[in-house]
Amino acid sequence: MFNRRHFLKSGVGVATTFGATSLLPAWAQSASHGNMGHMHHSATEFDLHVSEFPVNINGRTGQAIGVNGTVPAPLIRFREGDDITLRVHNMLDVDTSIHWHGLLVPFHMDGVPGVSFPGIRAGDTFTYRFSVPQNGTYWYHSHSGLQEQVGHYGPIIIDPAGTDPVEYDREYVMVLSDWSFESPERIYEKLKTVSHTYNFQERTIPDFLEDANENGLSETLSDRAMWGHMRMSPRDIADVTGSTYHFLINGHSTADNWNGVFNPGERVRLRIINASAMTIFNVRIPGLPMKVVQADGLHVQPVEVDEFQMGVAETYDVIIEPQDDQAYAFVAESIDRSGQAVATLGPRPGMRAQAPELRAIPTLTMRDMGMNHGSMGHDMSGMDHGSMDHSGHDMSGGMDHSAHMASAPEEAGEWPVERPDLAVGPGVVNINAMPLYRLNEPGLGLENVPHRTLNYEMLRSLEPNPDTRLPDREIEIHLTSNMERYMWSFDGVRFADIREAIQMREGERVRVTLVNNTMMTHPIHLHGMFFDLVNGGGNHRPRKHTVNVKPAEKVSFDVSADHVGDWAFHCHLLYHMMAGMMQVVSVLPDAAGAARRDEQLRHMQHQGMDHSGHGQMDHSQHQGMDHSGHGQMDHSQHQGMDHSGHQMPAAEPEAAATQQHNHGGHHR
Ligand SMILES: [Cu+2]
Repeated sequence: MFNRRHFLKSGVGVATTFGATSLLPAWAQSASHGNMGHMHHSATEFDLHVSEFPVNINGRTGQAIGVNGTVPAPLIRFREGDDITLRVHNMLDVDTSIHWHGLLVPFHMDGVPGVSFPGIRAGDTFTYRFSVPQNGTYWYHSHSGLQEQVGHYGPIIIDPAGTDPVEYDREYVMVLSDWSFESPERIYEKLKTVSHTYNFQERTIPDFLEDANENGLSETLSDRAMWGHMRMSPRDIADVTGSTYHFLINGHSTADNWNGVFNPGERVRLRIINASAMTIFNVRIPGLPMKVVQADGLHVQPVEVDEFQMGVAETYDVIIEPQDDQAYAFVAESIDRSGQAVATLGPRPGMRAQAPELRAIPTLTMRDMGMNHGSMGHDMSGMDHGSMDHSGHDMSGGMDHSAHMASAPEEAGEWPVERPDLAVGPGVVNINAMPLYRLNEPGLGLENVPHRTLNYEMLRSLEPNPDTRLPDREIEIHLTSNMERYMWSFDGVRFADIREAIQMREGERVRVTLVNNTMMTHPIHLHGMFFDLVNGGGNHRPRKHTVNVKPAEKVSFDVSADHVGDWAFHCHLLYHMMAGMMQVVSVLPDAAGAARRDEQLRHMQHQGMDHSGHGQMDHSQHQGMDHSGHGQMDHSQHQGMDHSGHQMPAAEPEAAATQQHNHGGHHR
C-alpha cells in the first residue's frame, strides 16, 4: 500500500508547486479532490518511511517530519486479529520511533524509546509485528523528541473481525492537529525561559511585527484586540496557543477548507482523532447533533450531544445524520479559544460552510484553582481522604455500593490515599487539599453553552466490562507543576529523576487515583492497557487509554494488570511530557497472580456477581440478552476482547528477560 515509489514521488522537495492538498493521503483529501468517504482498503503489510520534507500549510511552506511524505501520515487500516507487519524506515539523520496509540501490542512493539525499545537509529529499519484483539479508531505517532509536533502522526482503523455494531453509509477520518512555523525546539525553549511567551497581552512591538509577518496583519490585529478586551491571560488555560499555532483538520487550515460530502438522510461516521501536540479541542457541528458511539476505540452506548471537549490523544467516533441539503461547519475550537479549525460537510464537493465566530475566552474560576471549600453535591468526594468513599458520585448509576467500597479497603489497611511524602518545593507550587469530583462536568468553557455537552459520566461501554473485581489496592498520583518555571511532573519528580517505576503485579486489580494540583487540564495516557473510569457506570464503565484531568480534579480509574511489560504513562501534552510529566508502569509477571485472577473471574461469572457497583447481574454471560438496548450489539467481537486474547507472551522467558533488561533504562 505504501511503497517506496510513493515515497520517492512525494519526498523529492517539489512540494510547494503542488499546493496544499496534493501531498495528502487519499483519506485526508477533500471531497473536491475525490474523497467520497468510502475507504475500505485494508492491508497486513505496511512500509512507512520517516523523512523530512516541505509541506504547505495555510498557504505557506514549512518543514515537516512525517511518514511517506504527507502530513498527516497514511491511514493504516487492518482487520482485528490479523498478523500485521509494519516496516519503519528511518530516512532522518536522527532517531525516530512509532508508537501505536491505544493498541494492545506486546510491550517491545510499543515504540517508546528508553522504555520499550531503543528507538530506530538514522538509516535503520525497524519491523513491528503484532496482532491485536481489538477494533476501532486509533492513531500512531513518533515518541522521539518533538517530532510529533511537526507532522509525525496518522490514523489507524481496525475493522471488527465480526459485524460492526455501528452502521454507517460513509465514514471520514477527522485528524485534528496543531501546526507552527516556529520550530518545536524554539517553542520549548521559549516556554522554559519566558513564562508568558504566548500571552499576547504582555508581548512587545517586535513580537507583534513577527506575529504579523507570520500570521498576517489583520489576523494579528483582530486577535490582539480580542484578547486585550478580555483582559486575561490565555496562558492560564493553554501554554501554547493560536498565537503560534495553525489548527488543522486533516492537514487543512480553515482557509484550506477540508470538505466531505453526504447525501441527506445518510448515516455518516466521523472518526475524530485529536493528534495535536498541545491542543485540547471543543468539537461541534452547529445545527447537527452528534451521536457518540465510540470513545478511545471502544464502543460506547450511543449518546447524543451537540458538543464535546476532547483531550490530546483521545478519539471519538460519532454518527451524524444530516437531513437537509445544506453545508455544515465541523468546528474544532482550541480550549483557550485562541483559534479554531473549521471544515465543511455538505451535499456537494467543494462547499464551504460559514465558520462561526470564536467564542469568548473561558475564565478560570476559584474551582479550577482548587479553592472551592463549598459542600455542594459532588465536592464531598474530595473531603474524605481516608475512606476512599466514592459514594457521592456512584449514586447516579443506581444502587449504591459505597458501604462495600469504603469498608473493604480500610480493613485491608493498604489504601495510601494521603501522600504525606509529597511536599511543596521547587517543582511543586501547590498541593490541592480539596480536590473535586468533576467527571460530570463537560470541561473548561463548556459549562454554560446553550446546548447538550458530553461529560465522562455519560459514557457507558457497550460491552460489559471484562473485569469487575474490586481493586486490590489504590495508588494515588499527583499531577504537579511550577508553571512559571515550566516544570511539570508526577508527584513532584521529573521523569529524568525517577528512581523507581510504578509497579504492578500480573493479575492485580489496581485503582489509580489522579489528583490534579495544577490549573491546567492534562490528558493522561497509559500505554498497553485500557483502564475503566470510575464514573458510576457499574459493569459498563467506559474503558479508555487517555483521560482528560481537569484543574483541581480528582479522578480514579481501575486497571487490570494483565499485560506484562514496561508501559509509558504520561501527560499527552507534548511539552509537559518533555518537561518530565511522565512515569513508567511496570507490570511484573506473576503466574500465581494471573491464575488467582482467572479463578476469581470464573467464580464471579459463575455466580453472576458483579462487584463494580450496582449489584445487578453481569449480562455478559447471557449471550442473547442485551440490556443496553441496542440491536446493533455484536457479541462475536466480545470473543476478541477476551482477557486471554491479549495476554502478553508473559510466561515466555524471553519477554521476561527483555523486561529485566529494560528496567535499567529508566533507573538513573
Ligand atoms: Cu500536562
